[in-house]
Amino acid sequence: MRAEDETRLPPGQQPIEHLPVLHVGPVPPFDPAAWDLRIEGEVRSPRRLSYQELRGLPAVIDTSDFHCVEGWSRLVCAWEGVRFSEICDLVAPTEHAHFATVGCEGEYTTSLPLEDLLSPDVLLAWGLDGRDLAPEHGFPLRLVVPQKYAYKSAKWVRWIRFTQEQELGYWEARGYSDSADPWREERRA
Ligand SMILES: Nc1nc2c(c(=O)[nH]1)N[C@H]1C(S)=C(S)[C@@H](COP(=O)(O)O)O[C@H]1N2
Ligand SMILES: [Mo]
Repeated sequence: MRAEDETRLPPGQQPIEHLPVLHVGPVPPFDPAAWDLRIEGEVRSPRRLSYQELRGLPAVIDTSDFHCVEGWSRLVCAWEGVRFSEICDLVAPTEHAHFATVGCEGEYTTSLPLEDLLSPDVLLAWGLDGRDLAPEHGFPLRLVVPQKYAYKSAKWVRWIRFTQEQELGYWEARGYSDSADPWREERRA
């Protein structure tokens, strides 16, 4: 392991070169004409974005590390997409909005405090390392939350619901930590 990699690795993590493919259920098909992203809940201006509208939002590239709770880390991922904060600005959350639940094709969900989601390294991403995401890595849209274990980085996102209380996500309801901080090894609840 390179010395500079060691300092970026949270406790109990091993670096791997290629991003593994890890998810429950099938890789969903993608039809750009039918696809939409719904943003709803505790917001003043709920929005439904078409795929074209999504890709018209201001894009950024942010490089970060990706830590799976099972013990692997893929360092230096150059994600491309729109910042979560940009989406937040579009819908104007009410004063009751403190969390957001992110919902995927199929039954996968996860949720996070808005405070964490507003971090500038949190993206709704469509690209990785200079190309479009592969379907198995979440194309056309995945959440990326580098400061949390990767089960918070939901693939195939279709809706975002702003909420007053935190809702339990798929793995969080199955015993995984809701705070999921890799630096504190918050793996199980
Ligand atoms: N929709 C969905 N997103 C998901 C998952 C899943 O099962 N379904 N698994 C999570 C877990 S546990 C990990 S480690 C990462 C893996 O991302 P990758 O397959 O792109 O490496 O996706 C996360 N996002
Ligand atoms: Mo994971």
